[in-house]
Amino acid sequence: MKNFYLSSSIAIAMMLATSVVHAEKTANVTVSAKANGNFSGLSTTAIPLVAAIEVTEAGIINVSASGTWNFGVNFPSGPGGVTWNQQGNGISPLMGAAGLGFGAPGGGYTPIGALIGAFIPRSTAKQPGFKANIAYNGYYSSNGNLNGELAFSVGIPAASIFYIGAESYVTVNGPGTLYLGINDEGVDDNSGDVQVKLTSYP
Ligand SMILES: [Ca+2]
Repeated sequence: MKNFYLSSSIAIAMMLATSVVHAEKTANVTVSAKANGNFSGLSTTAIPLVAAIEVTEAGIINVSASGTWNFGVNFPSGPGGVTWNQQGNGISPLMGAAGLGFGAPGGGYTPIGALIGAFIPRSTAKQPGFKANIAYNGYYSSNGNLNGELAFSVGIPAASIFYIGAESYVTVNGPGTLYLGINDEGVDDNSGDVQVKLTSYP
């Protein structure tokens, strides 16, 4: 037991020493229900994913979200999203990440209205022309049409999107930016926003 406590003391001392050199970082952002990063060719009012926090090294980012937004008229949800088994008119960001195409079996869109994220390495996020929209190599249109502007931009790969919900701890392996948005394939009928607090721990 003595060794155990000694080891614990050393571990804590090392953690304290590390925290002196590598500071925590916090950020508060508002994420609009229109921010689906154009992961659907069907929304004319879609906006890019929101740059929530930039980190300079590997670590963990705690994401804590609250509030209510609407993923359609009279369809409210919290950042955790809701179960949705109806077939929509496009491909939601989480569908694209899962490799699901248009007409996927019921439930493919769920959880609809959820807070989603993508961690983009600094080497990509800092490239000239980068936009926090879906990159060319992903699904974003039910009919296969490509938006010319998006098709030639440096963007967010479909496979990099993941579920965040109301609370998540995101492990990152290097410098980059965490982007946030909503899991919805059509945002023209969306409204409101959610509030998100982020804390990065190196
Ligand atoms: Ca919608």
